[in-house]
Order: sequence, then C-alpha cells, then structure tokens
Amino acid sequence: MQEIILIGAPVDSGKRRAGCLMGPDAYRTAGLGQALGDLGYRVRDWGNLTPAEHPVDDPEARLFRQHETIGWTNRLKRAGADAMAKGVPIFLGGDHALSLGSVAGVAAHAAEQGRPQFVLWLDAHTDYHTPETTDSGNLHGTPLGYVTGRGGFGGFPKLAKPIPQENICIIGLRSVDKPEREAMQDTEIMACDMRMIDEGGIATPLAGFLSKVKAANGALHVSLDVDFLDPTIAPAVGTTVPGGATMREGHLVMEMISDSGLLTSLDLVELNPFLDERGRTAQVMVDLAASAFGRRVFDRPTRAFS
Ligand SMILES: [Mn+2]
Repeated sequence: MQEIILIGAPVDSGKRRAGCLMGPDAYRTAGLGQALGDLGYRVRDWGNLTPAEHPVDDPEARLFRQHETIGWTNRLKRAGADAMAKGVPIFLGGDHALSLGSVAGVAAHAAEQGRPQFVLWLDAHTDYHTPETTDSGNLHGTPLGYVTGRGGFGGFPKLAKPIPQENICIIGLRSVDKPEREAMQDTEIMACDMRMIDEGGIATPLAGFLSKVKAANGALHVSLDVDFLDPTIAPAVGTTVPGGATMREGHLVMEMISDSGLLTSLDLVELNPFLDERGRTAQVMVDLAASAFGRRVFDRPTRAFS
C-alpha cells in the first residue's frame, strides 16, 4: 500500500496579504487525511513545518520577506527529498512560494534516482519571475523561474539539477502581463491559457503532457493553485481572476492524473481560509486532491489517459 505524507507548509511570506498560514489546518479540518485514508492509502501527517533559521527581514526591502522565504525553501527542500524516499508527499500550503522548496526537494530526489522531473502547474499565473524581474516584490510569483534555473536567486539553495523548460506545463493561464508573456514565448514551457481550454477542451493538452511524462519514465509533481479555479467555486484566494477552470474541468484534470498513475508529489497552494466562505474552498481543494488519488463517482473501467 502506498503511503501519503501530509506536510504542513504554512508559508505566508510570498506575498503581502496574510492568511495562507491557516491553510494546512483548513485542509485537515476539511478532512483531507480521512478522504485519502478512505481510498485505501496509509496517511502520515508530519505536522506543520517552520522555516530554517534565517536573518530578520527588513520591512522596507524591495523583496517582501526574502530571508524568511529562503528559510522556508531550505526547510521544504529537505523535507521534500526526505518524503520522496518514503511515499507521495502532499505539501499543504501556504502560498505559492512554498513551491520553491517543494519542487527543489522532489527534483533533488528524482535527480538522485536518475529520473527526469516533470511539473504540471495549474495556475492563473505563470509564476516565472525572478527576484530581479518581479515588480511587486512578491516571491510567490517566482517558483518556476527558480526551478528552471533562471538567474537572480542568490541566497537560495542551489538546485541539484534545474528542471528543463520542456518538462513543464502550465494550464489555466489568464493573468499574464506583457513582460511575462514575452519571457514565456522565449521558453520551451508548454503554456495553455483559458482560451485554448475554451476552444479545444482541457483534456487534449493535458493528455499530451502526461504521455510525455510517461514516455520519459518521469516523476510528476503537480502544483495546484486555488486561483486555477474560477473564483465562483473557489473564492478563498488573494489573487482572484475571473474566468477560471470549472468544477468539472478541475476534477477531469485530477481524474486524468489519477488514471495516468504518474503522480509522485502534489502541492495545494494559495488557500487563504481568512477569505473563505464556510470552508467551501478548502472542501473543493480536498475533493480535487481525492480525485487525483483515485476517488470517482462510479467504479467503472476508465480508459487510459492517452
Ligand atoms: Mn501560483
């Protein structure tokens, strides 16, 4: 039986609006552990982590709470690599800055195993900034820049091996400014915006990406940002952008991931329970996670994802 490891990552340093530190306990309260246990997994909860020791941040600095974010990155990188040796980690965020550490950690494990690391980024934003290109100074917009090896991340832990751009797929984009769009167009990252989903459906690009992961015998990290979803079904996020994925699109993505059998690690990020309505966003995220681990409406034979 596969073991799932819940890693509480109450990271709140990646942006200015506070509240994501309440996320891990909201997922527990919404029954994440129970839901996964009901699916037949052994579930371990490592509790909530704290950042590694770090200097105090200057509140006037251009980059918001950079030292704290570096502390988190060090801590989560180690935890991620440790957890990969034992099971499938789910990082309970916390804002998206936690993925600087979670992805670095799981990628270090993959590099050790000689397996290519792939990342599926479900998000309204590209999160491809660097500390030098971010106008807001919010580091939750930088994890894909970091894990692909862009410059400007002095002070952050060194990556075992940067993730090749072509191993990354972003789905759900709808809030991308001009410099970001231009930076994206110069990369090999597969970027799928909401218009592509409207026109051709969400299954086609995802199936293409999953086939690629499978063909390469890759490890698959999925990073699910609450803002991937439409704010009418998932309001508890600081960066609401209208026009997001529907409930069915969200579940279809997770069910295809489950059918593929490729998932090796997962982030649930940007939930801000302070902005939630009676826990409904936390519940939606728990239900999506359960779909990624095999929950379905009927026990019917499903076709392979490809
Ligand atoms: Mn994000």
